[in-house]
Amino acid sequence: MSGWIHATLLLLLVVKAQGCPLGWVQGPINCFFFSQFPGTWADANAICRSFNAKLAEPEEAITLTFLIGHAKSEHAFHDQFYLGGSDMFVEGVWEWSSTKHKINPGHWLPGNPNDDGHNGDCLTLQGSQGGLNDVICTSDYSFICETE
Ligand SMILES: [Ca+2]
Ligand SMILES: [Ca+2]
Repeated sequence: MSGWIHATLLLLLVVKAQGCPLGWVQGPINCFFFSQFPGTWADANAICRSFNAKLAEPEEAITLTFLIGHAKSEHAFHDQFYLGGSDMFVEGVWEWSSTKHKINPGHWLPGNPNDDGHNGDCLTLQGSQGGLNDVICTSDYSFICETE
């Protein structure tokens, strides 16, 4: 491979590593996509996967704080966004979907998780109140995808 082709490929790799896809926003670690359109939790999962991404999993407080801030400043017209967490396997045991790490109990909004009438098994970020909420998975909400 000639030197300049090698250098060009290297440059493309660096750009991809440091930048986010068009329409995505750079978070503390990964890139995020805030949907303008709603769907069920399953819809949201499928759409994020179609982007070679996943439903956002803000395990770290720094990432959660970033998403809350961005939701408030740029997406205030949407109150809640699906995230990649649920208690659909064991009621009351809340896990991030890809890592299976437990969700930090300190990140819930007051009074949550409340299981929303025995069916609240999917996680949302409530931007206006700045915390996590449990909702019924078949309800339509906007969602946030995260690059992996
Ligand atoms: Ca539940
Ligand atoms: Ca709830």
